[in-house]
Amino acid sequence: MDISRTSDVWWKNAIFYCLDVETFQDGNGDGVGDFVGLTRRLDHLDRLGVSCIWLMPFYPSPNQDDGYDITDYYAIDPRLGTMGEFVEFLRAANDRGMRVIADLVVNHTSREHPWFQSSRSDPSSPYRDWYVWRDEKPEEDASSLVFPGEEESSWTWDAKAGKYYLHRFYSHQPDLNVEHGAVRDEIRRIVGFWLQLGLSGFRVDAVPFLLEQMSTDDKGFAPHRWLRDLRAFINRRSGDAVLLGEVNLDYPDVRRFFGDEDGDELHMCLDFNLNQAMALAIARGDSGPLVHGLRHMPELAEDDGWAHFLRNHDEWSLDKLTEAERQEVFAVFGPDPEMQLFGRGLRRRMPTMLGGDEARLRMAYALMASMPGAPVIFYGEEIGMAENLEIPGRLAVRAPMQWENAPNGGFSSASADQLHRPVVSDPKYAPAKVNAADQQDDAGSFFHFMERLLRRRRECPEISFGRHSVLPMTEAEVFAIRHDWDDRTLIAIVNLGAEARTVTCALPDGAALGKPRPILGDGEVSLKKGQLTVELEGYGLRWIRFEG
Ligand code: TEU
Repeated sequence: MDISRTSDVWWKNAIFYCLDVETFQDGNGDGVGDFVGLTRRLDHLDRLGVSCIWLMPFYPSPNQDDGYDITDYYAIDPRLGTMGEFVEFLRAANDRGMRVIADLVVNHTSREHPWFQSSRSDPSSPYRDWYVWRDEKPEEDASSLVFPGEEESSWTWDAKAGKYYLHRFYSHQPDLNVEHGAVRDEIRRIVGFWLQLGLSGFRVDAVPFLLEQMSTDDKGFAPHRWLRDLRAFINRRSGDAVLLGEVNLDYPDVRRFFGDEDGDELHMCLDFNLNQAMALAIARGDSGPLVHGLRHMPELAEDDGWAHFLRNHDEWSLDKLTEAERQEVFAVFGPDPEMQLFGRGLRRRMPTMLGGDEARLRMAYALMASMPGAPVIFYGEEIGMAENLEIPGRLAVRAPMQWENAPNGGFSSASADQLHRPVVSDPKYAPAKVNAADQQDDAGSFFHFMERLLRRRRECPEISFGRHSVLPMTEAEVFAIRHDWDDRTLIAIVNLGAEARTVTCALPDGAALGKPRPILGDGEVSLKKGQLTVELEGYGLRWIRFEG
């Protein structure tokens, strides 16, 4: 085992933390989070054991899609701060040993971006071909719509241009035309700019749409060659920068975005397949979907890895499940139509979906952190924050962070009606009940559990660098996975069911593995004659380490 590899290929064993500057901490009392506020809260992330912060879009934007609609790729939204404050934040994060990556949203711009305005206004504009224009509205399949019910088509008529333009997302987000060389040059310039300022890479938004080839006349643009070139470019500029892709496709298709066996395109992908298997497994209290999911997980090249998450900033998309499975998860986690979105997902956070059962919540996060890859935490998850269904659509899970039992949860000193977005008001989950300060002072809190979990996870690089195998169990409710990396072995066992039980699994090489050392969870553990016996409470979890 070469432990130095864990720093060279840092992303594989990172603890990622996704946050939106706008909803994290307001530093100047205007009701909007900002970089000054975020910088003051860095100790919280450091304490949690975060090693890489993922910033959601912070660029100037009319904010019609929470900043995923950008009007300037080289600046900071003035509501969030200045470039100087951004750099100060970056230095303060780096000083605490945390890297920073940012959302790279270049599938589309805002309709208000000067490039689009120029493109639509003037046929001879140098920006004309930066977007995808058609004289006639192309045929399309309704199932290809990303926002069914909100957008009727991916093509919208622009009277000024006298043409239709492509927008995979909202009509205010025209797609850039990456088949045009000047657009690709600009993307390199954008990426190079932020790397120069000190970012450690990017979470690349909507990668399959970004690489989509629209032209019929092939002018030599090869999407995957371009992605490979982009990775080579960023690693020339910055040897250890990472591309973490959002590729919500089936496993074999995701692997193509890693660059198949060469593994020279995206360094990491968010694992939507296993994420949805976790949804079904937790809803059912049955390990079957996880065993099935892991069996189909493709092998990756050495330096590439998966990023696992439970909930993210979007709806909990269940688009990979069958209709019957999806309805099953809806029935358990979000039976009310207002909890659902686009017919495919849930706009809730974990604690409410699990009925406020903290043992089950701990189990869910331990399960996620046991999967081969790196964990990604969405802000507020570490304190068991809930959603606010009064906030429309996907934004329900993006309420202000709850710091203390204080007005606005300590997020802002502005009056409540001035806040960018309302704080969670359900008395069971409001800041008076759920906040970071109280939990930091309480050794038995959920925050302390998450801190222990993430620190243990970081100490176990075998989870991301090793080989994994699912351990067969007689009880369907129990999931067990083993990770081996040279002289290290870790076994993670999770009880998805509410009943306590004592389980046994065969470990034929047990004697050679050495003494079992439980490092997470409670209950007796013993290893006798090649049999590992573990006591589990209802929703109990155990991580057991062997060191040669
Ligand atoms: O989301 C992309 C997105 O919505 C799809 O990948 C979707 O998950 C899939 O088609 C259906 O399951 C990203 C951001 O995460 C989101 O917040 C933005 O609104 C969107 O891109 C547009 O930039």
